[in-house]
Amino acid sequence: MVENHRRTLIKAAGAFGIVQLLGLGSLRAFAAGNAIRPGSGSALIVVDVQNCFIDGGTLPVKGGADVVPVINALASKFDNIVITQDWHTAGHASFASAHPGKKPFETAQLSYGTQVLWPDHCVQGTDDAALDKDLKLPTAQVIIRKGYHKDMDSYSAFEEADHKTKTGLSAYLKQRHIDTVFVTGLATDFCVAWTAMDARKAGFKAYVIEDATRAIDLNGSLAAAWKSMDRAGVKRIQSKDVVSA
Ligand code: VGL
Ligand code: ZN
Repeated sequence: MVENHRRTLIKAAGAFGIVQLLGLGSLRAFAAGNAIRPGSGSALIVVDVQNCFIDGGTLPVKGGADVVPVINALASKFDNIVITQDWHTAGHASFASAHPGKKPFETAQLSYGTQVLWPDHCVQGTDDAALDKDLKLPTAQVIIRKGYHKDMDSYSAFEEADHKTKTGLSAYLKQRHIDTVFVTGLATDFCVAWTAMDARKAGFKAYVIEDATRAIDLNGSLAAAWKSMDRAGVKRIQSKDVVSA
C-alpha cells in the first residue's frame, strides 16, 4: 500500500515536470520500486527440493536442480525458513502401482476427488525422499512432512487433498506472528501452487518466486496453475525482486 502510494506520487510528480526536485535519493527509491524486503513477519517456504524430484530420482522435474542455487541465495534474506518434504508411505494411494491396470500420469477417482497417479516416489526414509544434498539452509527452523496418510495425497504444505485435514503449518506460522509467505521449490504446478493457494485461503499474503521453481507441466497444468494462483491473489515475482532487510 505504502509502496503503491509512493509510486503514484512519484508518477504524478514526473507528470508535472518536477521530478528533479525530488533529488537522486528518491529516484533510486523509485528504481527499486519492485524491491521486497522480507522482515520478521515473512517466511521462505522451500517445497519438496528432494532427490525424487531431481534428475536421478523417481519423479524428476525438468531443470529441478536449477532451483537449488537460487534458493540457497534467497535463504540469507529471510529470518524464517520452512522446508517441506513429500513423505509417502510405501503403496501410497497417489502411486499408479497401487491401482491395478493404471499407469503413471493417468488419473483415478479417490474418496476426495480426482487424483493424478504418479510413479512410486518420495517414500518415507528412503534416499529418494531426502533433501537435495546441495540445498544449504542452515537457518531453517521447521520441516513439514506431508502425504504420509496412505489413502490421501497432500500437494499442499497446509492441508491434505480432502481440503480438511491440516498439516499444522498455518497454526505454526500464526503462533510465530508470520503473515507473509514466499513459496519456492518443486513443482510449480503441483506442490508449490497448492501451497501458495492454501496460504491465501488461510489468510496469508503469498508470493511465488518463479525462478526458484520448476514445473512438471502435465496437460497444460502450469498455465492453469498460474491462472488459479493469480485469481487467488498469489503474487508472481522473481528472486531479484527480493532484497535483504
Ligand atoms: C509433487 C507430484 C506428486 C510436488 C508431489 O512436489 O509437486 N508432485 N507429489
Ligand atoms: Zn507426492
